[in-house]
Amino acid sequence: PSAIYLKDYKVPPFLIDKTELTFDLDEATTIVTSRLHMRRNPLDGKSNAPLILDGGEDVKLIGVAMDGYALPEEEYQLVDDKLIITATADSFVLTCETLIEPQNNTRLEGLYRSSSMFCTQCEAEGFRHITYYLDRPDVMSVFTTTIIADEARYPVMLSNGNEIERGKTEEGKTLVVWHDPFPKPAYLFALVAGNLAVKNDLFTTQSGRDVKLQIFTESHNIDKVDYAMEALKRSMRWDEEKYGREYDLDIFMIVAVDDFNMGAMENKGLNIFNSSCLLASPKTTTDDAFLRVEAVVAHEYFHNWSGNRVTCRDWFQLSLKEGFTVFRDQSFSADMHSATVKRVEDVSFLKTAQFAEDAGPMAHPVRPSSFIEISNFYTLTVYEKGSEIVRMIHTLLGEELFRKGSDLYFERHDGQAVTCDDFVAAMQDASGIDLTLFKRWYSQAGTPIVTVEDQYFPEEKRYQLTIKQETPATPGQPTKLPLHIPIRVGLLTAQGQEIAAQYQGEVANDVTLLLTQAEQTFEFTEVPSQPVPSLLRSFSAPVKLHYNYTADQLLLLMSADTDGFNRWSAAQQLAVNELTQLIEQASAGQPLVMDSQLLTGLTALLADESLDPAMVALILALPSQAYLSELATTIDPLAIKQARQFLKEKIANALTEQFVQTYQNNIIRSEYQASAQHIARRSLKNMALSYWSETADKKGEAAVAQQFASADNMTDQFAALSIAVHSGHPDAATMLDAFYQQWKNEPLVVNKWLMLSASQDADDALAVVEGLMAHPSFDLKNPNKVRAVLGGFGQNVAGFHNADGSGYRFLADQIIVLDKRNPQLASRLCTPLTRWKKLKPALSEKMKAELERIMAQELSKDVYEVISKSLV
Ligand code: DPP
Ligand code: ZN
Repeated sequence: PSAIYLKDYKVPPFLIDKTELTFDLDEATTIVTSRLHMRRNPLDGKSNAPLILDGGEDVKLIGVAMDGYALPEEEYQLVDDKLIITATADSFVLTCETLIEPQNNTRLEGLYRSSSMFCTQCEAEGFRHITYYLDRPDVMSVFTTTIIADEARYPVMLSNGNEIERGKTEEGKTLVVWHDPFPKPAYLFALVAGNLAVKNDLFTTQSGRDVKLQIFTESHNIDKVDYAMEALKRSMRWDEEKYGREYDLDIFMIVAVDDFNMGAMENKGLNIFNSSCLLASPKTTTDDAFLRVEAVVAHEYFHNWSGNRVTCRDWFQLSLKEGFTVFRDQSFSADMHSATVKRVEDVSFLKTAQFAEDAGPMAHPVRPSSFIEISNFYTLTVYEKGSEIVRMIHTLLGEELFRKGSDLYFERHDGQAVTCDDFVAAMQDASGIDLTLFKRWYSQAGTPIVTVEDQYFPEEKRYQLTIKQETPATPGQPTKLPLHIPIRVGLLTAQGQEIAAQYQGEVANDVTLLLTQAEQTFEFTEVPSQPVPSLLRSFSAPVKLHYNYTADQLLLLMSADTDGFNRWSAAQQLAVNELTQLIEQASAGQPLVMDSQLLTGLTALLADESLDPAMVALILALPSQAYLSELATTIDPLAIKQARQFLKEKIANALTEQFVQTYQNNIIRSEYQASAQHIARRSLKNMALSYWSETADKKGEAAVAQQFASADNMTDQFAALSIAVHSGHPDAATMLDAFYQQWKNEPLVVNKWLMLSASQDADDALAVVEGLMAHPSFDLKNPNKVRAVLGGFGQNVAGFHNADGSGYRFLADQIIVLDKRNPQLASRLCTPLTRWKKLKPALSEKMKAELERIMAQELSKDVYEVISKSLV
């Protein structure tokens, strides 16, 4: 397999003004007829370029005709899944008949079967598995889709846009015609057919138009869509208010399917969701999952403008729509709940997973310059770091100018397929703020390291911050240039008062310093005493910040900073400092000792009743195994686990009383609500319970068992179960069993059970996981289940990182098997193996050997790209 490059981009030689599709649906063999109204692209300027259409190895060509003339075999060629026609007119209608086999489609790209229904997934390059086409986002076409099926089995037949016709064929099948007036690339095409239940609703737009809203599921799930429907209406209203974006069609549909590679897909007017991102009910869904449903519903809805009305010119520009849309959904969730809590969660995720990606063999810029398989670039870098870039633009411009910029972007590019540069240009033109240097964020990979040193001059009351930036080399980018980094800063007195200093002649208790060079000094005046700097407030840039804080300074920030995010950040830093020492001790085989100052901070924290319980819970959560692994130079997984456990027990034993109190104070006696306030209290209560269960106090154990048995909602029940499993509760095995028995008819809950079971500490962890894969509830066809078991096993520190390499071998075996069925899924599962270079030598060798074993197989492009790059 070979790479393709951004620098080779050329406009398409042909355009498709209209696309007319007919699907004669059948499980075994579906016949697709396409009529493409094509013409040469005037921008291409050539008059003799051949027509080259993309196809797939699973698409069988039955016949092709041009302007009604059936082409004989010598007038076209099929080469490497492409259909090539050398001689064409300047404009013509191309008719193509293809045969596909939905029920044999295990890749879950193109048209496939999930449970009893037909559905599609076309992003990024799935449409070519349906029919021959110019399958690239800069070819936008008006689609009309005819679906023919047996109405008894497929009463619901959906595609993009509006239903314009319904009738019978001569054979008595039902025929439904859909028309989407908005030109779109093929990746936004969708089709669904099934025996589905529907929930109807209505939304009146700001201009007074009524939009019909419909959510479709299999009938046994239709009682779990109310939350998604409300979230959809909140999203529609928010986009009108915040961005002035109104919905454009008369109908908006969402369908839930069980077998789906991604979370969800923003097809025009017909979003298709992984059921795990749509269905929600208190009894079966945790608070986290409720929030995720809301965020994904919003994300896909927001794509209607940031993605569909304005789309990407080519797939290198993926972050144009994804980074911006993640920023939009994060802002929405922040507005719906607590902005600080949301920020902490997002940043914590970024620093754990995206920073690790940036430090590994798959590191790439937010706008990659090359790829082998685009599916591999639906990454945390493109999504999460992409969102941070948009957030920095928002910080640099401010709310008002940012809105002017987004208005200009939508107005200028409505109906077009554009680039990240076009987005930045709109922001720059609307604001008058020069973003030339800032654009480097899109092309330069890696996480910048920002090092801060300070100096205070008491006589002159001057305070200086000297800030350096440096970005480590990444694959293919050995040298790095300085970036434009906004660093929000506040200054505190030693007593924790905010200092109103002067910066560049203005009062500044919260300023944004603009770092544009490798090293710069910033000066504050009228600073009455040596300050404690609060740096990178709200995480104003996606960088690693180094400043030599003392433990006392961190304790001060943790208790007194006016920036809620930095209070959390200070607590994390303090915990990281202590854990780093403990990890070293554990790694050297020494007894663990720690005189914890974090404990002092947590004592104060638990006593402060003015705080948001959700923030207290976040601060109490120790840095995760994954985050500590990202920070480590050499990863010793068991030492990290041991250190975390040690610190957790130490805190638990020192503060038992407080945890018991906190637990009891946060029990909610009224009915379950997925509201910010209730979610916050449950999170703190369950965090307290997890500490309580680590103490010698037997009552903690009893409280866990009691909560498990009596909880009236999944958040509390599953929290109790997880605590039991991970704290070695004597009844853990019985509880796991009971949980399965209780929920075995709810697949999404069973997935949680699979994941937790796979992650449990056990001497025979591998046998447990093998048992789960042979369990009746398991299904290799279903990506959610595969991810539950293998993802859960990845978190099983002792099992996965077994010194004999058996954990790595097992994962490699699964990847090899899955690659034949579903390359996208297989490729995702490779991620833990890409970290091999950072592991301690004994483990590193074992992991590398498995990568080499995978590499020796015949591989999909997807897995080939990840494994070959990892072995470089
Ligand atoms: N469905 C994926 C998303 O919305 C890809 N567009 O991010
Ligand atoms: Zn998206």
